Amino acid sequence: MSSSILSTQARTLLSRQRSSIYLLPRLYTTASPERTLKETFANIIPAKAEEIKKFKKEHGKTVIGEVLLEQAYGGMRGIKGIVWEGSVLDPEEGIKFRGRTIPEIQNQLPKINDEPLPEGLFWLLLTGEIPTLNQVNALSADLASRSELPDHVVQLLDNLPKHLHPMAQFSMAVTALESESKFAKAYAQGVSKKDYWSYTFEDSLDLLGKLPNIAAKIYRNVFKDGKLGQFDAQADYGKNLANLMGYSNKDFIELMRLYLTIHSDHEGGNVSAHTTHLVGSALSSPYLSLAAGLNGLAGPLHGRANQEVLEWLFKLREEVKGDYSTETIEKYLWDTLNSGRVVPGYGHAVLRKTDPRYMAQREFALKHFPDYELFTLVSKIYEVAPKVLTKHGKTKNPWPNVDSHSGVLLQYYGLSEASFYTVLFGVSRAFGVLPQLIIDRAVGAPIERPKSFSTEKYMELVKKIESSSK
Ligand code: HAX
Repeated sequence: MSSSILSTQARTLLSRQRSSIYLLPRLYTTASPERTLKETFANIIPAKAEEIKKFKKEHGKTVIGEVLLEQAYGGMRGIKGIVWEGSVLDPEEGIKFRGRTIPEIQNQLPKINDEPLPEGLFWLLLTGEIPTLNQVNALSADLASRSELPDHVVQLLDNLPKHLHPMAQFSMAVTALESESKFAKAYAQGVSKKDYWSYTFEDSLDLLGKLPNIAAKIYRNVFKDGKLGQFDAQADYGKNLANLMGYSNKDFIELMRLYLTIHSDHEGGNVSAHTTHLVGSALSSPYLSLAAGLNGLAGPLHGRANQEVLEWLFKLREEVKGDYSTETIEKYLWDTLNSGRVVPGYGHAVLRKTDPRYMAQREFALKHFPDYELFTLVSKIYEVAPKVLTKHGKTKNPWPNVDSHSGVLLQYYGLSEASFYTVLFGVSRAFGVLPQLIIDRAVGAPIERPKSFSTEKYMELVKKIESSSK
């Protein structure tokens, strides 16, 4: 809702709400159309920093949760300890970007055709405001103007062996871009803390701008002839990414826009987001922070699950030889579980229902290729797997996650090289984690340093607590 169309009464109420810390649910506004993204953020940040300062001062001692010993040993599941402004993940409702569900994002963010532009999501995650199409177009052009890779990064990629996993290549290229860091240079020259965010912002946009060239270079080097497709400085991000990789189909370009939007952010506790945030908290540059996050995304229990799903599906297809009956698929699922492996693309640390990102991709498939054989197979597994996983009785969430569907969409358009899929996820993840890095610098977030204990020390602690409560 634009603030200009609010009544005086509503505006007074809004300004009262803004002066209180109990702001939720927020009344998000559309962006002021004459401002750039950097100006919009600069305008918002003093009030945001003040709001956080006041909140901490007045409520800093409020107990917001308890920690059980089993959580310390259980991957810290559910422990509240990270601040993440862009999105919140509800176990039942799924992800909300600045309070908006995926269907709402699809509806509200600026578009060229049907799918939202990821540049618009970046704007929303950073500022909480929906930009106009003109603002998004200007941001697309800004990112395009920053797209060129330094020679040493091109040479590095050209010299890497083809058998090196694309995610390892990706993280190395992003690390090597450290040579370009404006933040690192400014820090070395003794820039004031209050200006950290501005250099982090510039690095983040430079980095985002360069990712399509890096991803496409890896794709073309490893799987094709090494030559990049056409880059158009007037085109949007999704279109350039697709074209650089050598794909010009208009529906594939739409898929890239959707893919980049929905894979971006999934609150702060997942491995890639948390790692980027953690490394960034030491004031490492956005390049080093994102590279660290990408290394986490490359794990098979996280982003690489999209590759695992495809390999698992292909083995299934080979084994069942066209028989997609419930019984055959059930048997294949049990064989996977009984051999001590996980069913890739199923389960989640937070979600307790079908991932809305799975549903958004399913909708895309239903619209563009409802009869595609692999989509039929994925849909059949969706009918069978939750029942098998529930009967198996281990996973807390028997429903599919984002990675269960993404590869099949790419396969349809001919992008069949599954080991590349996590790179696309990584490009998208940058849209989610870089806004938080900029916010962290703007509000002066401290270096992260939680407490660890040895088992011996935990035993002592537990003994003390248990005996004092008797
Ligand atoms: N198949 C078989 N077993 C599963 C399972 C699955 N899909 N999901 C969970 N389990 C098992 C766990 O391995 C665990 O077993 P142990 O007790 O033997 O260790 C048990 O069920 C309880 O796990 P949980 O509490 O339900 O799940 P976690 O929070 O520990 O793990 C994972 C969440 C996503 C890692 C898990 O569900 C999994 O391994 N799924 C398959 C891999 C996958 O799809 N990963 C992508 C997740 C989404 C994402 O991050 N994308 O990037």
